[in-house]
Amino acid sequence: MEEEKYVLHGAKTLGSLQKSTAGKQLYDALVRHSHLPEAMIDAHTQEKISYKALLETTCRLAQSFQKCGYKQNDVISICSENNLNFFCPAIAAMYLGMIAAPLNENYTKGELHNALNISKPKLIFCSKKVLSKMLEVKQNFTFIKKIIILDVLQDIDDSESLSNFILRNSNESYKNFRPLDLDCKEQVAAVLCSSGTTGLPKGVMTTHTNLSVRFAHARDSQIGHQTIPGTTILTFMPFFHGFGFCTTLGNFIVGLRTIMLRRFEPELFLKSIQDYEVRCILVVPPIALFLAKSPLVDKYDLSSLKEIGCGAAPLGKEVGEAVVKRLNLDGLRQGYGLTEATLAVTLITANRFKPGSSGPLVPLMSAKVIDIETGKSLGPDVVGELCFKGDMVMKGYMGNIKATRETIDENGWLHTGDLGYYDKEGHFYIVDRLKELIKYKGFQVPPAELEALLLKNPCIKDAAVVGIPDESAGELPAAFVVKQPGKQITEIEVFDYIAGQVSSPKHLRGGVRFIDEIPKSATGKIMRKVLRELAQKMKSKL
Ligand code: M24
Repeated sequence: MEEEKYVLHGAKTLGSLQKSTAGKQLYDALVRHSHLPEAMIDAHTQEKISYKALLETTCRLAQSFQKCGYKQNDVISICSENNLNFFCPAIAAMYLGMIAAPLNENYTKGELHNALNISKPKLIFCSKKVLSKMLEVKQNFTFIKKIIILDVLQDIDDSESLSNFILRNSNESYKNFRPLDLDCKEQVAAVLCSSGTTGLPKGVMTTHTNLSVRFAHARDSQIGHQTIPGTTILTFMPFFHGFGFCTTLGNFIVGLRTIMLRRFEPELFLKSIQDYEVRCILVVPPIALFLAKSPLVDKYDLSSLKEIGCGAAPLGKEVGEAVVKRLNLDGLRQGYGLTEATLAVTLITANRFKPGSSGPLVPLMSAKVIDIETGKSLGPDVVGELCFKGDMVMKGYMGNIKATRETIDENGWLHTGDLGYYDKEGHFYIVDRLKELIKYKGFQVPPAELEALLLKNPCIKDAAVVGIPDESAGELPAAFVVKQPGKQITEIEVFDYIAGQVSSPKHLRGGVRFIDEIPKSATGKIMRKVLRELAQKMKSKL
């Protein structure tokens, strides 16, 4: 009974949860939006793909899969930088109950080898840039039948171009094609990479039902970014990552016009917002920091921008507030999500801004915060591990029952490994990642707290805090600091600045080290392992 008292349930969704497959919903959306001129525009080349072209390509690709004998549950992989054709194989696969496995195009051969070994795709769709790396890796795997290149018109040796593959295999009108009926709860739609709370990368199985919940959120005027067809949204989030993959599919559901960047390029990013009159952008915290601090921002007219969604890593309250002030917004929509839960499970809604918070629980999900020692659920304002349950929780890790059981308990709760709490209004705050927590003589030191303080200092452009091993204390908090160009600050000044604001265990006894850039992953997460190793090599002057 006690546990039930502290379980939160998301508000009712205004958008409808449809019972049909994600593939059928995408098909219906592409038909419905066929009159719109642009589904996606490549900001680098100004090339575009319309909703009608997306519909025709995905249907003909699905017909080609059938003609070649590919069947339900066969896996296709997509390994490419963001690209206008990226979603064609993914959507075509979803029409047929085949499984799309997007992969990071920057993976080394070794990483690709490991990832391909998890999902075992029969077909690989890649970009020209990735082709030679992929051809080498293919030699080790007999399950890969073919490599298809997304961004060329002509075949390259044995690898077919996307357009030739379709031309050679589909000779029926695309209008005759209809997506298949499937068991939405059981049918896996995509396999995305995540290491979860521990260990090596794993394959997260995302079902059609998981995606349907996201689609219901995308249609909801409070939860979705923009719900009016034709509205312009810009994204540079990598499509292989859950954030980029699922939000962009949601854009197609609604009929948005997506401006796509292959990677974050500051001037192109700002110019695209200005020139395409972008209304909404999705960013990660380092870009929010850029928007708050970079002088470049003043060079462009960003007045069309009305909404910023930010997530995938902690965003300092002050950074969020600075962005809102500088860009004259009503607020910033922070979300908190993880690959294992499809997309954002807490998200600031369109009209309930609360700086520093990652927002309330999304509709159709339940949440609880548990004591990390006892596992008991906790009431408001008490920090514990965040756990989620509902139709956004993955089916499991592909071929890894042990890791699945360690992450989803027997009652269906997904244990995130994140520390946080909710306030009396049900707004969530992410305090830190459990496994990254620094412990100084048994006291908890959350790195995110110290990083937020460091970022408030006008002499500091960026910062990260990690724990370094110490014989007597267990760990010592150490700071890596990037100085703001033209400003001066010393190690001792940084130490004193922090010591003046936090309790003794949180003082930077591990030292302060100046570096040129904080290493971050494509989705904006600080690469703490790299920094921990660097800390051992670099001497602190403290
Ligand atoms: P994955 N604050 C602190 N930590 C966060 C965080 C946050 N707001 N969000 C994520 N993390 C950390 O690589 C946690 O430790 C994602 O990051 C992911 C995947 C899909 C969607 O996955 C967490 O355990 C999103 C994130 C997402 N975040 O926001 C939004 N989507 C969003 C925002 C605005 O597995 C770990 O990262 C509007 C709409 C949105 F969908 C998970 O890392």
